[in-house]
Amino acid sequence: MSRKRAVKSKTSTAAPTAALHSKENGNAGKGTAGSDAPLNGVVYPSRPSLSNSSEFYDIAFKVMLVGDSGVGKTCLLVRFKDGAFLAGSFISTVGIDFRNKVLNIDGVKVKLQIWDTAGQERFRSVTHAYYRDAHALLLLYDVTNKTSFDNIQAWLTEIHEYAQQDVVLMLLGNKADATHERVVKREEGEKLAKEFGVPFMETSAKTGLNVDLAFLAVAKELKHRSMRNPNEPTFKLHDYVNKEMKSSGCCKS
Ligand SMILES: Nc1nc2c(ncn2[C@@H]2O[C@H](COP(=O)(O)OP(=O)(O)OP(=O)(O)O)[C@@H](O)[C@H]2O)c(=O)[nH]1
Ligand SMILES: [Mg+2]
Repeated sequence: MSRKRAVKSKTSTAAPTAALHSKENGNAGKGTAGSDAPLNGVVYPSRPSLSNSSEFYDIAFKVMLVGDSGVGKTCLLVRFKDGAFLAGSFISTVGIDFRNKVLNIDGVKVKLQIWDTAGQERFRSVTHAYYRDAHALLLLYDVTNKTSFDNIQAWLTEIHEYAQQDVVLMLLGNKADATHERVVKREEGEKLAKEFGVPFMETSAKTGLNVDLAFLAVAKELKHRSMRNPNEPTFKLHDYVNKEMKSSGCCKS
């Protein structure tokens, strides 16, 4: 398998459909977001990136963060990418933004291109255009905001309408650190996730709780799906998440 170069941490705001292509593939103005993704859901970039980054990867996937405004999507991405927490005043995302991170999964370099969407209603039509090419979705609610939890069902309806049928989906209850402000119990999140058959964990962009685990679990699932090796046992995302939660002694689902 040939090694490809990854674009390193490019950020762009305001729904950069064409910009995304021009940065990622040197292919501006293609029309829809990520329309170069083959049907099997794996992106094998056809040429070296325009970036002068030296990060190489074998396979790439698109992961999308969705959920109400203010649940912590941008903070979760910044925590994962940079290991930092964006404290202070809340700056709502405009349109859509993305960052890349390459993970080493069992010796395979997996690039995640992570799309951070705007949770505000007025940007919903922009977000819809990106669902189709997402290989995985992290759906967030805020454990201190009951409305964001109640809206999960509506988000799931939207996901079923716009995303690929076999998209990898995970539910995350963010801001688990905010003990005093919590209004949604972990058990409620677990129950909802069970109802819809999706893996679940609580996270905190502030402390970093389960942030790496959430992205790693998704990357593992995508890698296993795309490189099925008959000699390897089947990877089960649910089981992996539950096992990891148990072994960390935290937040069993
Ligand atoms: N305590 C705590 N606060 C958080 C956490 N994650 C995010 N926040 C705070 O929540 C607010 C919103 O975070 P963002 O990441 O900007 O929210 P968002 O989901 O990207 O919002 P939109 O871009 O409008 O969709 C900010 O003030 C963050 O500091 C967390 O894990 N714990
Ligand atoms: Mg944001």
